[in-house]
Amino acid sequence: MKRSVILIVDDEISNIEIMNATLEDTYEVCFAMSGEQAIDVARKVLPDLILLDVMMPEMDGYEVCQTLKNDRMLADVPIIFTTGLNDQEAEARGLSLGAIDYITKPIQPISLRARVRNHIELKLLRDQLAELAVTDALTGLSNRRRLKQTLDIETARLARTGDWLSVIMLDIDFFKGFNDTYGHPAGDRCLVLIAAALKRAVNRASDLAARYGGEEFACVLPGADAETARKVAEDIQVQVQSLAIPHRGSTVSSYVTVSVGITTARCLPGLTADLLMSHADRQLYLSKTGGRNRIVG
Ligand code: GH3
Ligand code: MG
Ligand code: MG
Ligand code: MG
Repeated sequence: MKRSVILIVDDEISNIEIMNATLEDTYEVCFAMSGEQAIDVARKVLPDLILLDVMMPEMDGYEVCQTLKNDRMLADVPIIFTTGLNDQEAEARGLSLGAIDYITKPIQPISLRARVRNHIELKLLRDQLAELAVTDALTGLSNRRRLKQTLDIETARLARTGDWLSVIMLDIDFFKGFNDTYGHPAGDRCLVLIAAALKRAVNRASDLAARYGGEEFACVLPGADAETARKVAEDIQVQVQSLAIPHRGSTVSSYVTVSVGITTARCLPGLTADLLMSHADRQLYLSKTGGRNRIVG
């Protein structure tokens, strides 16, 4: 299993040595000896936990903590203050800035190890929970929540970049009939296979494939113009065809097929995620009424 990464920040090398000796057998440890360096290293390595000295020349630990908490990528990284300041107000200030714990020096190795272990465990659970909240349980694709988040981010980005953005929506043809013929568990297995086919076709790092609803899926393709999106949609259909899942209840094929709608946009005044989705949905509807098992867009 991947080892968790801990960033130790302290302007005194002897403190770093004690903490490192306590933690290095269990964790990946990295260091910084000033506030500025701490922020640089944190942005580079995205640690799972930060042990942060309060008293440092120039930028002190409180300032570092505030900077990290204002950084979207780092705001959720737990921070434990380590300090020689043994006073309640200093402790309360650290905790009110968002630190998760406060340890006074001299460092007690056994207690340091126990606290770090507990906080790392909580951090990993929080990460898992955050991932679950945006994942579809049946197929492992992104769920509707992550789809919405991604679309909001990408439509906002269009205004800055002037780039293309495409959205593909697809819906399994006669899926009710599939369930009726083969049973609901077989329907579930079919959804899992279609999701896997979708992942094969939508595979650029910036692309997103999501389960939108029951047997409907949506893909977000940042930077994709109409031609690129069309190629991806064709690849989706090829991947679905190559699954060759028998479907007696379909009138368009003896295998499971999908209908596909595509929309492509550049920065337009008033463009929103909802508008894009409703246009893609409209294209999908035209694909259904046009005979199914086809691409419109
Ligand atoms: P069309 O070609 O017009 O899309 O017809 P359809 O039968 O696919 O469309 P309809 O919307 O009438 O039916 C969708 C079906 O999808 C109904 C529902 O039982 C099934 N479904 C939705 N979610 C799930 C699921 O999680 N598992 C299974 N097995 N079936 C599901
Ligand atoms: Mg210090
Ligand atoms: Mg449907
Ligand atoms: Mg359907």
